[in-house]
Amino acid sequence: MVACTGGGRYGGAIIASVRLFYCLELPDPVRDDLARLSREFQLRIRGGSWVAPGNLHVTLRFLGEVGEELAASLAGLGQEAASRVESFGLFLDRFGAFPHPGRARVLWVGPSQDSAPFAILAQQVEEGVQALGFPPERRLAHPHVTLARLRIPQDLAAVIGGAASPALHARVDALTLMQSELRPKGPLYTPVARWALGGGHRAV
Ligand code: 2AM
Repeated sequence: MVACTGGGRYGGAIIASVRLFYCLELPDPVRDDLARLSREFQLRIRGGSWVAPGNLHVTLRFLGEVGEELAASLAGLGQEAASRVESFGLFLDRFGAFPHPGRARVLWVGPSQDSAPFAILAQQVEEGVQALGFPPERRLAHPHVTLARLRIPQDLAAVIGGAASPALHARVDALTLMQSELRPKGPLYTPVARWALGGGHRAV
């Protein structure tokens, strides 16, 4: 299932490994709108590393470098988690920053309201990956789309506070296991597997 791009040491043997994360992909029109909003921020914020429009997504769980021996388990886990939640909508209606706007390292857009389906999906995936031996994710999964990463933290409170609130409806109908290859010009993301929410497989 997983295309191999690298090698790593595991128990003395060389095992191929890939960098993976579970995410929610966004419909093209939503990505187009987000790219437009991102371009507006790019006029006001210097020194950001801006996410390419085609790479905009909602991370559910970052896995890091994973040996290919886990591929089948991660696929089973994805299918099981996706079957537990029906298709849902995310209303992306606020900009924000991690860790906070006054000292921003990440600029994002996300929902202001909690999303129960997102939380259930994230919980299912978290329990599943921990059962496979991944260390617990300390950060609470908070649905967001990263627009930019700032190597040097900046005070973005005024920029974020001055921006008109977004109002984008994103329909989420699948869970994706994504491969990330780090390239000099930015990561190359390739879907490894996609599972329809509510059950069933989707072609990659
Ligand atoms: P983000 O959406 O919060 O930016 C793919 O690299 C995704 O995994 C990124 O979009 C990022 O989430 C998340 N990610 C990357 N490196 C990470 C790390 N070291 N720890 C946790 N999440 C990471």
